[in-house]
Amino acid sequence: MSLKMEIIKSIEYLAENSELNQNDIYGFKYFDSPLVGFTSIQNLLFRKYKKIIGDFHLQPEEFFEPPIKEGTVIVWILPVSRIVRESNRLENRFPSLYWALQREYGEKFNMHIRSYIQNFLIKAGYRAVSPMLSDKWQRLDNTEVGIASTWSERHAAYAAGLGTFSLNDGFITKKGIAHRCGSVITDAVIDSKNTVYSNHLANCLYFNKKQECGMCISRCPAGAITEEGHNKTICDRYTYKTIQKQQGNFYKVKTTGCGLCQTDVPCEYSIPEEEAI
Ligand code: B12
Ligand code: SF4
Ligand code: SF4
Repeated sequence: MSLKMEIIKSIEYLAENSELNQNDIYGFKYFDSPLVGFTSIQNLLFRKYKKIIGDFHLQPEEFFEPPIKEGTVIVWILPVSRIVRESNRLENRFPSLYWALQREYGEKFNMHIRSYIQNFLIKAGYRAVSPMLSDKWQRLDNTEVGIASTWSERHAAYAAGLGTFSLNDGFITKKGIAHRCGSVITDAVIDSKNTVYSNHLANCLYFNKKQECGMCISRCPAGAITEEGHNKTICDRYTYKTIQKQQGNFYKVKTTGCGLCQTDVPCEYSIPEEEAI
C-alpha cells in the first residue's frame, strides 16, 4: 500500500474504531467518516498566507529545525456526526450537551489522530510535526486580522483543496461546515493533486449566489455575524465566556464551544449547490 493510502486508511480506521471517538455515557460518536487531503509544502498559498494572515503565520517548513526543503501537508476533516448536529439544530441560545461533549472530547480524539499520524511517519523514517502539538503553535489575540494563530488548520485545508471559507468564517467542505479539522506536516513527498477553487469563498451561497442566503446571521445568538462577516471578538466572548459560565458546569466540560452557525443552515451537510466549485 502507498504511504498516501496508509495515511488515509489509518485516519478512517481511527474514526471508525477508536474508543476516543465514542461517548460511552450517551452512546454516540463524535465524528463520521473523514475527508483527507494533501498538498505540497511548496504550495504558493503558504507564502501568500504571510500577507493574507500576517508574518506571524508560519510556513510549513518553519515548524522544523533545521527547516525541511520538500514535503507535504496532510489535512483531515472530521464531520460532526448526525446525532450531534441534530441536537444542536434544536438549540438557539446555547450549544447542545452533545455539541459541548464533541467540542471537549472530540477534540481530544482529534489530538490523538495528530499524534498518531506524526508518530507513524517518524517511525517510517520521515520527519513529521503536527503544528497543534508543536511549541511553535500559539494563539494570538491582537493581530491586524483579529484573533488568529501561528498555524490555521482551515487555511491548510483550503490549500489542500478540501473546501472554502464562508460568510461566517466556517469552512465549507463536501461534508458540510460542521466539522473539526487537523493537520500534520512531513518531509515525505506525497502525490497531491487537488481541487483548486476560484476564490476562498466559492462554496458559500452568500457570495456565489449574489447574497442569496445569510441564514447563519440569524442562527448566531450573539449577533457576531452580519452581512459584513464574522466578528471574532463578539464570538469569542460569547462562546468562551457567556456560554462557558452559563453551561460549563452544567455540562461538566471546560470548553462548550457553540457552533449554532454551523447547524440548521443550508451548508451544514454539503456544499450548497455543487456547481459552486
Ligand atoms: C482562534 C480560533 C477561534 C477564534 C477565531 C476564529 C477565526 N475566524 O479565526 C474564535 C474564538 C472566534 C473561534 C470560534 C469558533 N471556532 Co475556532 N479556532 C481558532 C483556532 C485555534 C485558530 C484560528 C486561526 O488561526 N485563524 C486565523 C485567521 C486568519 O483566520 P480567519 O480570520 O478566519 O481567516 C480569514 C481570512 O484569511 C480571509 N481571507 C481573506 N483573503 C483571503 C484569501 C485566501 C486565499 C484565503 C484562503 C483566505 C482569505 O478568509 C478567512 C475567513 O474569513 C482554530 C484552530 C487552528 N489552529 O486553525 C480553531 C477553529 C478555526 N475553530 C473551530 C471551531 C469549530 C470553532 C467554533 C464553531 C466553536 C466550537 N468549536 O463550537 C467557533 C466558530 C466560529 C466561526 N464562525 O468560524 C474549527 C473550525 C472548523 C470549521 N468547521 O470551520 C477550528 C479549525 C478548530 C479545529 N481544529 O477544528 N475559533
Ligand atoms: S448559512 Fe449561507 S451565508 Fe452562511 S455560511 Fe452557509 S451558505 Fe454561507
Ligand atoms: S460560534 Fe460564534 S459566530 Fe457561530 S453562532 Fe456561536 S457565537 Fe455566533
